[in-house]
Amino acid sequence: FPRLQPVSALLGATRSHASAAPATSAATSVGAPGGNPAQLRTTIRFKIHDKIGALTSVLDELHKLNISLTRIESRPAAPGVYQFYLDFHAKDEAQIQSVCEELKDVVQDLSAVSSGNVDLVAAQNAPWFPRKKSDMDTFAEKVMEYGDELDADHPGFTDPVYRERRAEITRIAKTYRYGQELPRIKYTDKEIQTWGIVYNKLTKMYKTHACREHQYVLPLLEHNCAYAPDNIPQIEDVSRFMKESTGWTLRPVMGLLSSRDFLNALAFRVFHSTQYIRHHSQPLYTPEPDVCHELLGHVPLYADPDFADFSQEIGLASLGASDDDVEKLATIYWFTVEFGLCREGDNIKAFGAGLLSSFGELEYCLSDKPQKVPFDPKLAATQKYPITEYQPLYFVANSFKEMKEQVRDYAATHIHRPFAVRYNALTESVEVLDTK
Ligand code: HBI
Ligand code: NLE
Ligand code: FE
Repeated sequence: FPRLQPVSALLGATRSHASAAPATSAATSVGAPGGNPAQLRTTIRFKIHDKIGALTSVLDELHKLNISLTRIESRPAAPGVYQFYLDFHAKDEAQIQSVCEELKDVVQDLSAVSSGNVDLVAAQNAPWFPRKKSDMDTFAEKVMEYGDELDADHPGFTDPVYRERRAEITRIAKTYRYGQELPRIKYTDKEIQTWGIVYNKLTKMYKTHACREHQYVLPLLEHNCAYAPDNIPQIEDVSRFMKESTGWTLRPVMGLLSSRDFLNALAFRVFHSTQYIRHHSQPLYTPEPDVCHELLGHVPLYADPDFADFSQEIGLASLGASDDDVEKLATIYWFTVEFGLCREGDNIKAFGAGLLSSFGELEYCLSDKPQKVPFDPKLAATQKYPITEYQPLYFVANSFKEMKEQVRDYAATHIHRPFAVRYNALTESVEVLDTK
């Protein structure tokens, strides 16, 4: 099955062949062997600058060409600029050429992509990535460190009761499969006591240290998901709340996933959440994720629409990316989602989950001890950082909206893949598009 040409090639072909070859003869040269050459699934992408009637002129051209659209999608690309995706079944390649010819003066950055049938990724040897939500079931057993096997320097290492409890909770996560209700854990009094210490300390500090988005959502979680000093919320309830606010959901996980698996899940608006709690001897800082970190640090931000988009953007960029690019995206994730600071007027506040779940580091990060520099994805991507102590350097973002655009630009210019991806929220699956 021939891959669709980029628009420039199509236009070139139009210029050299259009007069010689009547449109109908082009149809004989396309289509899978034995397939129906009259059904070329086509997507055209373009940008338009905000102007009343701009889309109408595009649609008028398509109407004149007798084209029936099967889908139309848009999203803001930059202030005043919108990215569009239009799907239709082209009669033949010549019809796609005519569309591009007619639209090239009406829109910007026009390209025609994909024709549906080709497994571009397999063809181009990209690393495997999930295409649909249930594909993430394969991550369940691939946990890297910690998990139920604690490292020797972990405070719970010499506590057999803690170790057995961790093993029990991670076993439950291991058998979870897509579509099931998220497992409910009956937490012990000791666990709830640890949660209570963390909860009370942190909620006091949020008023002065947390970004406004976090402060806005926490009371909603108290109201809707039973966040309270004497109750550890259940991820099933929290996940439902997230789904209703931004379409994000949680999945239980045994411990740390590889950066690739963890980031790939973000493309589907899925966040992997641990369910065990830190050891009671050190409630105020732990280097690994635990239920305090997930529920108090991460969850509130995923109810914010701009943050939700930003985080998915990192996920989409990671699908099928090279190991080197995944490493860079993981580092950007580290300096934003985990340890990001943001500007609020004349103040700086914390939005990184690693800060919002650690009483110790939350205090430290806004003091004058660490270094703070403006967020720049290109710099953040290669910045070195420690993982078991407070960060010596933080990046400060201007807003989630701007951060999202910065990362989208970064991905477009620095992540090299011979294909593009698009998330289809209706089917909860990723579509692979040919771009180059
Ligand atoms: N796995 N379960 C889990 N939780 C995380 O927060 C996490 C992870 N794996 C990698 C990771 N975070 C980050 O350090 C980045 O590499 C993405
Ligand atoms: N240091 C954080 C805390 O104590 O909650 C956890 C960070 C996980 C990356
Ligand atoms: Fe985290």
